[in-house]
This record gives sequence, C-alpha cells and structure tokens, in this order.
Amino acid sequence: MAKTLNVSILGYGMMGTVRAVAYEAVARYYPSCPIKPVLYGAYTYTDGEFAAANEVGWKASKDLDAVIKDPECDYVDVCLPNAMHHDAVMKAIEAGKHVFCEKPLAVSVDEAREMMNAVEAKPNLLNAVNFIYRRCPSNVLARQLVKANRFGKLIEARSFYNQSWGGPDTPYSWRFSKTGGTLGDLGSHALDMLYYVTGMRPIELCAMQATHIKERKVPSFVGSDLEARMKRGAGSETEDVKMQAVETDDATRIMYTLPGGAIGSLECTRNAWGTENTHGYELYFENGAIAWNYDDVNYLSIYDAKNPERGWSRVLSNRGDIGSYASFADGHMFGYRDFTVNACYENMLKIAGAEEVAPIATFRDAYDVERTIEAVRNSWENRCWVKLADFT
Ligand code: SOE
Repeated sequence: MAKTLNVSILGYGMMGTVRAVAYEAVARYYPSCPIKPVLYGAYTYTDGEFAAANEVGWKASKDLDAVIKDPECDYVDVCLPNAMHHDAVMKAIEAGKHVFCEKPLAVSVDEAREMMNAVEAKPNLLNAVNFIYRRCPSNVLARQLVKANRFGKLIEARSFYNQSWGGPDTPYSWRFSKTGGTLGDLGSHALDMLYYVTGMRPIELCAMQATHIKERKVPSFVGSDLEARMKRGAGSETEDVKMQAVETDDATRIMYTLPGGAIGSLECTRNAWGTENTHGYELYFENGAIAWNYDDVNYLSIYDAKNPERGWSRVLSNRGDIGSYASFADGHMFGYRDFTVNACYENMLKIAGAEEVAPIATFRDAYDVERTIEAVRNSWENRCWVKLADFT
C-alpha cells in the first residue's frame, strides 16, 4: 500500500480550492503513485474560508504558525496572496515541511533569493513552485521538440498572457497593490514557459508598463468572496464609495535577446477584452515553428518548413505517448484541474525519489523569474535596456 503524506493547504481561495480537489484525485488518477496525499490541515484567514474548510472536514485554523508547526503535517501548499508567501514558506522550511508554493514565489528578488537559499539548504525537502502550464502535455511536447533540435536554431520568440477581468468596474484587491501586479501574476507564467520550452532566459531586455485605471473602488467584501466577484467583474457593494490608488501595472510589454542570437517579445495584460485566459507562445526556428495557445490547450501547432506541402499541423497532445500523464483514452481532453492533479502527482513522485514526468519548477527557477521581473521594472523606471546578469 502507498505511503501517505499529510497535506496542509494555506489559503482556501480559488487556488486552495482547486488544489484540494487535485490532491484528492491523485490516488484515483494515478493508482500506482508511491505516495498518497491526504488532506489534513488548512490555514484560512477569512470567516468564509474557515467555514468552508471546516465543512469539508479539515483541521482548519486561523493560526498560521500552528498549522505549519503541527507535527502531523508533512507538506505545506502555499495558496496565499503573493505578499504572504515569504513568511509562510520560510516558516515551513524552518519546520522541515515539504513546500509547494503558488507562483510568483515572492514579491521581490531579495525575498525569492532568501527562500531559495533556505530550501536548498534542506535538500530532503520538496522545493516546488506551481508554474502550472508546465504540466500540460502540449508544452511537454514542445519542450521535447526543442530539445531534439527538430527545427534547428531558434530565431524569434513571441509570448503572451492576456486576461480581461481588470476593467474599470473591478474593485480594488491585493492584486492591484504593489505585490499583485500583472507582470508577477501573468508575465511570470510566460517567462517560465519560455524557459521551460526553450531552456533560455533573456540576456538583455527593454520593457514598458502601464496602469490604465489609476484608482479603484474599495469593496465592502474581502478574501475569497472578493476573488469570486472580481472574476465576474462585479462592482463594489459599498454605498459610500471610497477609492484606492492602484500601485501596480495593468499591462507590461517586454522585448529581449536570447542566447544564440534570437530575439523575442512578451506581453501580458488584464485589459484585453474577450481574452479570458489567452496564454501562449510562437517560436520560430530556422526550419519551422511551434505555437501553443491555452484557448486550444490540448493541441500544439507545428510548422515544418522542410515539408513540401508546408502549412500548420494541429497536433493532439493529449495522448499516452506524450509524457506519462493519466488519460482515460487518447483525446479525452485535459483542462486546468487535470494539470493541477498532474502537478500534485509529480510532487509526490519527486518526494518518493522517482522522476517526475517533466521537470517541476524549483525555487531556483522561480528566483530566475523574479530576477527577470526586477529587470523589467528597472528597465521601465529608467527607460533603458538592462542586462539580466545585473539582477541577482
Ligand atoms: C488570475 O489572473 C489567475 O488566477 C492567475 O493568478 C493564475 O496564475 C493563472 O493561472 C490564472 O489566472
């Protein structure tokens, strides 16, 4: 029988909820998984989350330290707002717990470095960050094609992560504070994906950022309730409307160079009406191209310039021969929840000393993303090109 591992989830908003469902599904999707995650504890900081976690039978508490230090807890999953990651992660490492942290790992490069050094000093602990789109077979296939040098040298790259919930009626929340901007929320995924698929990070970059909506209504509701409303773009319920200044970017654009001479661009925004979760990339090589878009998540588009017919092929990636992810039969499509099950499953594999299906993002990977974010901000503030190597 598989060994069990007690999981405590910190934060029971959107991410905490998706993750809870995923841990429960691991043993069902992957019966051969050497470790069975068992939902044990929950840290909740709002009354609504506390009641919801109690309802599903967790040991819920509003005391973060108590949840982390609980001797029965083996593994901590940090699903808190960005600004709360550092404190929770450092405490979990100190307490000797395996750590899985939602992206972005931190809100500054200094925080990320400290977290990385702390976890790397304890190599027996899982050190993983939830760059979830790595767990999608289309991207596993893209990575394999690049590694196999299928189309030769990369010459141009274009990435994007656009959403549309940031309109003027969306109330203020931590996502509009200094620690919750679009670059960290969406751009971090696109930066990690570029690295995951191509193995490259920018050498030099130049960026622009914009805050279209300078102040927002302060809502009368908080926590996960706010998150739910935010997604629907509902306005504030407060009669006496107070406004709060937005401290971060609504949109970012980056131009960059890559090792080997390729050039690239990256865009992210919350203000592209009609793009609910349009995340993707186009990679152009000497002899072909690869493109992926979350809107068509189970397919990878491939263009072989040496094929005399030319034209794009739309290749189904939800197949048993691409990564060994559970699939009930080829073509029975995967979605966001399945990717989360894959992530939780692969974390268990790693803890058991087995090889994950495709590399999990480590704290070091997330630190590199944080360095890039710092470089982007610096480039825009100073209106200049910057070298990533100068941000450590
Ligand atoms: C909101 O923008 C959000 O939930 C992000 O925080 C996630 O990282 C992304 O995967 C989906 O959208």
